Amino acid sequence: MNRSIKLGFHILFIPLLVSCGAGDNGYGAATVGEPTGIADQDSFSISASQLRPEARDLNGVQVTITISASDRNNFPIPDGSVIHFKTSGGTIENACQISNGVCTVSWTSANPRPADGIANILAYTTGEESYLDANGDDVFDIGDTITTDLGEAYLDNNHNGSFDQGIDELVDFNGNNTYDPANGLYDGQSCNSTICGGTRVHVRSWINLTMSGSFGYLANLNIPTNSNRTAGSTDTLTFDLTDINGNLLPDDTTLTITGNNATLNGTYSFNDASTAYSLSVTWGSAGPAIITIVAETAGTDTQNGSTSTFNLSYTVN
Ligand SMILES: [Ca+2]
Ligand SMILES: [Ca+2]
Ligand SMILES: [Ca+2]
Ligand SMILES: [Ca+2]
Repeated sequence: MNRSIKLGFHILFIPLLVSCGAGDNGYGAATVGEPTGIADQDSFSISASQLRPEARDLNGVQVTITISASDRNNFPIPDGSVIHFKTSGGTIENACQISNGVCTVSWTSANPRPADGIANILAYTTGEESYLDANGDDVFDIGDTITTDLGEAYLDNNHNGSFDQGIDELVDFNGNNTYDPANGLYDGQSCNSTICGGTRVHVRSWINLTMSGSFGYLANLNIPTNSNRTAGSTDTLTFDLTDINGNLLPDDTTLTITGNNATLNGTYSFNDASTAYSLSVTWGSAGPAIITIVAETAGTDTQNGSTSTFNLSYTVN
């Protein structure tokens, strides 16, 4: 009975090695390309269901945060692996457990609200750095290249991409109460030489949510100073439409622009990539002309959004 099981194993296994191009070191290469069970940095990513929730003026607005985590061969890490979370604004579930390579938590708008309106969300778990396995032996050795050499993870409260003592919040992997920067060595479990650091690091990913305000603000309104607004002449108006922090209004804002005694050339809708707008206007007959800009946010199922109206008055000569 045992013999027949063994035979079946070999029949199945040998073609797998050949298809992987494992070379002539058949036995030693048996683990090449198999799941390692831990996440590596370049397979760890975060996403959000919404990047600019209407979260500055409303509590209880929810955003789903999703983590995808795979090992260095890009196989999902095991079900039940725990991912941890931190946020600098609002509130977030502290952890989730991987299922089929992903897991999700809910972020909810609430205090604290960072002064710049940007909440940094950090996700992390124990894993390993990534490397380019030049010789394909599934081991980091001389000639291989580290592709993600990591310092300790931190919540980047000032969004500058580097750790700032006294500003950012450290996730102290080695427990020495100090931020440890990247060590220039490969840190991972597949290293068996003296050119490596440790066997584990925190793999991590972060995303910024703009906690957008419900009320619009016009800034940098400009019309050419030499404009001679005569009937039938055309001008270009530029302005910024922002929330109170100078950030974009919420993703689901609706923008309506109309002219009274002024015709808009082109159609204009809410721009969720930039606060800057440029309007082409053809003036009507001599007399007052008004351009009306209305920004309407959607709110939530239980909390109304807000309507911000701006009337821009001009005289046509
Ligand atoms: Ca190698
Ligand atoms: Ca920082
Ligand atoms: Ca440390
Ligand atoms: Ca390292």
